[in-house]
Amino acid sequence: MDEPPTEPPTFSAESYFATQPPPSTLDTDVHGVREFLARQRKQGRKVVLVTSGGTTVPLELNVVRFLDNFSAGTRGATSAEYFLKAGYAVIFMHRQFSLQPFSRHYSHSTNPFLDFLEIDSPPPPTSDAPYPYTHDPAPPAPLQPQITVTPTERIALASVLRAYKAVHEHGTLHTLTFVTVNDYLWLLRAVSQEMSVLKRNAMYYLAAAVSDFFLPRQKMSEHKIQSGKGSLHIEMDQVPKVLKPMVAEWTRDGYIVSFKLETDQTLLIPKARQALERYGHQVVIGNDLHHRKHRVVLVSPAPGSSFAKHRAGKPNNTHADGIIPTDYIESWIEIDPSPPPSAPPKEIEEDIIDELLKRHQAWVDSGAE
Ligand code: PAZ
Repeated sequence: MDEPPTEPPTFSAESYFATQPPPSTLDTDVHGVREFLARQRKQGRKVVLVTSGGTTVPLELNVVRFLDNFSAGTRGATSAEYFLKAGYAVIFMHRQFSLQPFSRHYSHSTNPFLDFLEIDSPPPPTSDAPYPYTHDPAPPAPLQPQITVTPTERIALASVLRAYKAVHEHGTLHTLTFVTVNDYLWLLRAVSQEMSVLKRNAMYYLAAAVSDFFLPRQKMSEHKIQSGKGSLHIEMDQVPKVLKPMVAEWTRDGYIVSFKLETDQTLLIPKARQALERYGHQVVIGNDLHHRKHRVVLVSPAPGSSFAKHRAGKPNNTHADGIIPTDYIESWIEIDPSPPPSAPPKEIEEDIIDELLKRHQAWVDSGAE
């Protein structure tokens, strides 16, 4: 008799959090988020959680090697700036050392800010200067070099700097970091649960590139994996699909936007629909690797489809009810990939956020008593 096929071992979100340890900074991070949210609620601001950058999967407990997920953090950092500009408070949860709002304009690899600075040192003291040729106990004023910004860069830098300073003055940006997929999952759950007090005033914009596979702590080698035994075989487990509990349990009535990255364009729409059917959230933004900076598609349940009606009337919809979208709308957003040099610079995130602001407002309005 044939053996029944064995299911690959998979973690549910519940078993994941019961067996994988939280990052050591979690409590401090949650405390910071709670204080930030309390301030924003007093001011009546909408809050968006932006996740950004790729997660790592360590292969050893004393980690020397890890798998990484592709993402520079451009989408997240750029989007965060447009949300801030629109008056949202932003929790920016990003991979350590990936791009951040504002400083991204002067990234060390593409546009190093040191290249825009000029230095004029004052002349060294002449021989008739009193010091060090007299016994005057007072040393001279330290030589202060004058540092200036290259004239052609001043307008652009001033505009970034003004926005950066205003955000700091208003306290509307709160930054959190993750490195591993484990850090990411614990933080995502904790921050979503904290934000759920905002109900419809919360948006979740999940642009981070999160690993689909991981090595549970219990299976990790303590020390550096040794070479010399030929090829390396590692069996990884599937990362639990946390969007499901995020929609159904962690967030209350929040507006959830997830991203889907593909390299085969023809998969974008079917995969986006599949995600909406599985998880029951509001929007999937599909982007393909090579065109992601100038073309994306927003896929969502069509207004009036049975699922859309259900969501509007009943906050924590899950597919346990067996209700899935009957129809979808797909909205493409595109910008010119090679604009003439005279055209003002344009970033696709400006149009994405513009569209999401309208949709989020409609979501808030549709929940008003
Ligand atoms: O960070 P970046 O600008 O280089 O890339 C952004 C992106 C492609 C990672 C993002 O738009 C995205 O699709 N995130 C989700 C990836 C996923 O399917 O897991």
